[in-house]
Amino acid sequence: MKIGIVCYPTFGGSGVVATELGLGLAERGHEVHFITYRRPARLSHFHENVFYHEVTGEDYPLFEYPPYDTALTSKLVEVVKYHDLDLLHVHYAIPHAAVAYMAKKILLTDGRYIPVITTLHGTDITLVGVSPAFKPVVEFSINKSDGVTAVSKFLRDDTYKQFNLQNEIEVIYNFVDFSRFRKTNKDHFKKAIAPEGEKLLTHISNFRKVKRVDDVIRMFHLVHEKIPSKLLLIGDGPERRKAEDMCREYNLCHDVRFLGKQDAVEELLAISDLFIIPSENESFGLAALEAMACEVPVISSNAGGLPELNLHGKTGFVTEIGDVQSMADYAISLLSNEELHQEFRSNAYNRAKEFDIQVILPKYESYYKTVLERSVYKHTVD
Ligand code: GMT
Repeated sequence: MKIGIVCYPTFGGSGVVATELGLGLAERGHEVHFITYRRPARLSHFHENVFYHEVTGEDYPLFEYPPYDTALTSKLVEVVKYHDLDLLHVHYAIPHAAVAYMAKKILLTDGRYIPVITTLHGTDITLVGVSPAFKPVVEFSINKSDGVTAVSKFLRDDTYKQFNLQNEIEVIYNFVDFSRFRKTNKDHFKKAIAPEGEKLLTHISNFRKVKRVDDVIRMFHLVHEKIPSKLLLIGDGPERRKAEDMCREYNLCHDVRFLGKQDAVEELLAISDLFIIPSENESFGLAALEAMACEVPVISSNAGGLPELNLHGKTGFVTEIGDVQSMADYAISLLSNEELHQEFRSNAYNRAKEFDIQVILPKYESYYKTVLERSVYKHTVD
């Protein structure tokens, strides 16, 4: 198949899923065309089946808001036409689903029908998508997509609740690549970070409000009082300053390390003892899955799709959003019992195996086939 993938090129979840999916599809012999405004973070090596098309707009003094949607639409029309694509797969509804619909309509005037699949990732529905600034367009363009997938049952059900939809949403979970995310021996590295054998707690996010990084600090403060431990904070974003202030206030600076954005997160996960994700909203929690693949148990909130991934009392613990005391109690119980900790480590790994890229990628391929078959029929009856 010749597949066009539209995504945000950032470090964040939807961009990572889209890029890894495209690379996986290319490995399996498909021709994959990435179309976005910057080379995606994980698209670093040449691959004979991978193409990258950069969207560039025109600067003009009249444009206070450069019209990216228009530039992207034109690029989609060009790439579909000249590379003879079979399918467009857009990640994150805003603005990609509406842009793809527009491109589809333009291509139809040329007699070409390009099926569009939209993958909903989370905030495009739960936070931004429901805002009156976007809702009518999001609802319309989801309804006009030839196929729609969501990354968890929670997100599927929430989308049905929030929007008036006519089409069915297929759940295809996030996935992890075990050739990259696995527990490797990094003892020398662990010794440098935790020289006295302290336990290592890790949090990775974009430090937006929705991630509740302040809960991570509060929880760590309670754990630190009972267990010699260190906290690694990976990522960056608007809440970082507040988190730094809290560490000073709690006198924790010596044992909390702000590492900023990191490429090789797997090396940090490989030395971690516990992963913390107390989000207010989380459609799936890709970072938690990557931790589990590295045999790291997870303490999470019960937001969104997190309980679909993190099994309470098995792969980690799940608490109410904001229940910092329970999070700390669970962490202490796990970190002070080596046997239990080992059991949770292996449960986390086994659970992550269910989301192996080798298991999930064929689900996308088979969904593509279903949508293509359906679209041939749809086109002929339109
Ligand atoms: O976590 C973020 O805020 C980034 C966001 C994105 O769209 O890039 O991630 C969302 O998509 C990921 C991949 O499907 C999911 O694993 C995350 O749970 C989801 N984030 C939220 O729902 C907050």
